[in-house]
Amino acid sequence: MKWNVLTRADLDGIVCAVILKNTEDIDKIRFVEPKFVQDGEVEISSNDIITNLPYDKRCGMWFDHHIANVKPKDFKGAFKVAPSAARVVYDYYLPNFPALSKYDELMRETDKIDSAQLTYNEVLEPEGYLLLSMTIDGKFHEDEPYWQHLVNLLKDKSLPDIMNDPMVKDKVAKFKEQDFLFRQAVQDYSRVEKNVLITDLRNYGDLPNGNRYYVYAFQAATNLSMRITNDRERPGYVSIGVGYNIFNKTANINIGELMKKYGGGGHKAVGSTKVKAEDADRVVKEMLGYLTR
Ligand SMILES: [Mn+2]
Repeated sequence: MKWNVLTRADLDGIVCAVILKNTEDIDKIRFVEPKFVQDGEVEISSNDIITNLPYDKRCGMWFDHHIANVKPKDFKGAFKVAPSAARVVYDYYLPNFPALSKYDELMRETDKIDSAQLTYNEVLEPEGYLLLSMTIDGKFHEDEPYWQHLVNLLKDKSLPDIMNDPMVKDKVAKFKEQDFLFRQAVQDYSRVEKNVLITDLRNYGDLPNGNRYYVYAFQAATNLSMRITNDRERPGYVSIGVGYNIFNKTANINIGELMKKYGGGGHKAVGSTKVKAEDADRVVKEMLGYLTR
């Protein structure tokens, strides 16, 4: 049977596709944002394997690790609370495909990055797989050929070879330029409300793609951070992301569940949603009511 993969444009989503290309007969790989799957706006058929995204009953198989995603009673594939969705796919196939163990390092790195098990220095000076993961910015659809290219690179090449690939080198150079501007924007557009660092970039204009962990290194005294940006994929919408500070994990609230109240989702420690621009101030205020307790 020929399958298509429907996945998320991040390192975890790409590595899911890498594993599946070793274990199933894969035709196409499509990249989509979770919110579009959640809202039933994506065409999905029984030939689709959905990974690292919400479940849709039309699909043939589903693999995920997001605690807030609704689990059907009966489905083909696997769900568990794991550091990455790629780990869920890997564990599912490993008994029948022992050769997958050649991806041991890639799996460890994907787990580490997707669950943000990072040190202060790694965040300030990202290298290797972490740096590579930062070149994958799911917001720019013109980047799709790059994501497809990365699936093939990660499937067949070693990390040094991947980092030497001309397209990767170009993306890394662009990321570093943008990240410099992004760090500046975080410094200029952030404020602290009790235990929450709020970075409100709605008035920034065209937001550069930057290191999303930088906020935690910038303000390590707060245990939560909220990022508010205009949504590029949906004009008129604002995206709100909240996460535990990876260097100060003293928060104790289920962010994924909180986001669900507002039409979004995520994990216990990180989640996001998109709301109409005119509702954003009210939603932010309500969320802060839960977050600053
Ligand atoms: Mn994931």
